Amino acid sequence: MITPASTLLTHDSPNRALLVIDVQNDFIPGGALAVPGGDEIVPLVNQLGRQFERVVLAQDWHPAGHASFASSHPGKNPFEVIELSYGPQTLWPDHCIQGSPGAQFHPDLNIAHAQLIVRKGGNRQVDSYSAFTEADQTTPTGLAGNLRERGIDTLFLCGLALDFCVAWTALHARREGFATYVVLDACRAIDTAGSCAAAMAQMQAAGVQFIQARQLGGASRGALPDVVA
Ligand code: VGL
Ligand code: ZN
Repeated sequence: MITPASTLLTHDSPNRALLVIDVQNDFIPGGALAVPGGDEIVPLVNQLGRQFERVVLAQDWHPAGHASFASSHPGKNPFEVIELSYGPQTLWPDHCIQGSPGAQFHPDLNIAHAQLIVRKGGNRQVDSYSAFTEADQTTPTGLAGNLRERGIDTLFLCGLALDFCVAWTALHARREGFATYVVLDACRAIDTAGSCAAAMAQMQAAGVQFIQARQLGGASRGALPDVVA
């Protein structure tokens, strides 16, 4: 459901956090797994960062030879879907290899006050679109515990890609009991084989709310200097 524009979500509060998903060089045009328009969201993501005291960054962080890479499966090509032990897996170009330039955050991402970086996809055999739980649907990253210990029950998501890592993080956030908003204009999608429409439908069915950045009215960190170049 699209939350009406009249429903301004006013100020940040201690029970709210912003989750910034995978704003990394490999997902930016020119990167190994470029998301169309991925670079366009960076200024808006930075603005959202200034509106939240509590911010978590997710970082896709794969070892070489990862099971989600087409190159790990002889004869397979990127964007084909294969069956792995935990279910269907879309195959990708090699991307976000631990320590590589492509795995670094976009150089213009500027949210220095983020408290936590969640690295995911580090298990060579199991992918993890979600910042909460790996694709085996059981192995946790520890993010839910971190948020709960801090008294956070409401999440605002932005980043890349809307139809994969943002969507899976939002679905698992709902499963973990968090109120979950996706800030649509601060996301971009890959959109392979109808993935965007499918992800939107799944999120909607799970009770994820869709908003635009302007609906987040108050800027609690407004006193901070605006450091956008
Ligand atoms: C992502 C595909 C593979 C994402 C990560 O960040 O959405 N997509 N790995
Ligand atoms: Zn990945």
